[in-house]
Amino acid sequence: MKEIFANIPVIPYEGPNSKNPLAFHYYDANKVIMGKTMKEHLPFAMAWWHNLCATGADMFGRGTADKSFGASEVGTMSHAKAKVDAGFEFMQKLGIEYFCWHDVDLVPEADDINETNRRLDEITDYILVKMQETGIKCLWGTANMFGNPRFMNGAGSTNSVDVYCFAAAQVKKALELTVKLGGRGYVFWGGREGYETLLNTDVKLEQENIANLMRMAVEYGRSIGFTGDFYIEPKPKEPMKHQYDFDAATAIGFLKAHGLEKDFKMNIEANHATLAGHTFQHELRISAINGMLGSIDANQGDLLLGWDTDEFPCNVYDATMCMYEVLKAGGLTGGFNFDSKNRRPSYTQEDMFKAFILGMDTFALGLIKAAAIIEDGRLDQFVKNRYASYSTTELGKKILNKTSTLEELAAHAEQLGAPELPDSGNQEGLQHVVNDILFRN
Ligand code: XLS
Ligand code: CA
Ligand code: CA
Repeated sequence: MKEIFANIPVIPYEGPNSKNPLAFHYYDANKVIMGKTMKEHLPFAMAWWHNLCATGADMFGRGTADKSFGASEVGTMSHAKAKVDAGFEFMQKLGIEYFCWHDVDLVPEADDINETNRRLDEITDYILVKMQETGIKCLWGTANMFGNPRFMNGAGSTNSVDVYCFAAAQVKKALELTVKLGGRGYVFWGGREGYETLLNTDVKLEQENIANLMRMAVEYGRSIGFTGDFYIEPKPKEPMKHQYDFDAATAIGFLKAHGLEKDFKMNIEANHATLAGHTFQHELRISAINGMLGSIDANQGDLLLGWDTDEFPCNVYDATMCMYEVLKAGGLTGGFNFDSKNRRPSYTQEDMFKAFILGMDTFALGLIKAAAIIEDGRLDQFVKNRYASYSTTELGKKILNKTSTLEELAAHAEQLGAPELPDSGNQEGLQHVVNDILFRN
């Protein structure tokens, strides 16, 4: 088969002293850190939509990048196959083991869902052969229920029963394809599951219908052999003004309210965390302490902009704190999907590779530094000592065991008259420790 990225070699690991832009400087797939290889810690995935479909078009101008990959006409089944060829060559050259997709990333959507589904069967047969040849796997699949005008009022939250049924049909098919491709997860991102104004919105009905669609998806998925996790991917806004899955805490509360928490986990996206006014680390911690840290969409936003820029991650500090949370949680059941796109002026094939090298090296460095923070132990020891009064006093133990009464706590307070001030939080001291570990040679 003709090489599509003919000028790009297989990307080697050359180490931190390399100045080769087409080499990894930190991502050394087989290097062992805390008992596992980097490859095992970091199951990286390629997002079909950004890498193989997005051309850099925005609301002010058309695309700059050519993503035809040699097909004579874009938006055809032969273009869809060219994207498969390009995607697998791309992943092989970078050593990426997983990919993620929406149904309509894989094939051009037809006017009739029966024809779209036929096209999906055809392309996934073709993808399966490539998967068998290369060992590359599917991380997760999803249905795009936000792009087509029919979803203007949402999918699970739509006001129209016919549109709701169409969404159900898309979820059903996308689940079947996820099972066919052996996907580890299935994502619900509720892009249009929200509202523009409460003046025309029945919030209670919409939320119950979303939960019901999820319940049916779980029942059907389990009935056809899907054993992986379902994920909610929280995002507070864009495209809707208010989205119901605002952040991890909101999504987890929603799942618990509707009895869905056993089948679902979170897919946390860095850029969505910052749009919600949180750090990436906050969203990961909230998911982890609820046993729901499933997968990660690895990207970053621009904090000077209020929208979802989906940039390739380059911030090592954030990647370190992310990997600190992931290591503490014992790893992910999912992986690290680069839901990231090249900037519009970075339109060449070489730019596509450089972007992934940047992202993979950033997370590799984050992993190395997070492991160093944990091995150093000062942060963990500080946190342990900070709460020691709960584990070393009788009343503290009773509070932790939830056996205390208000009367006995009040009696203790009254005997003291007033408590001493708690010890210093030492924030600056701990930030100094983190900087020492990040920047020492
Ligand atoms: C958009 C979302 C989307 C999901 C999958 O903001 O990040 O790409 O990951 O539908
Ligand atoms: Ca995003
Ligand atoms: Ca995403």
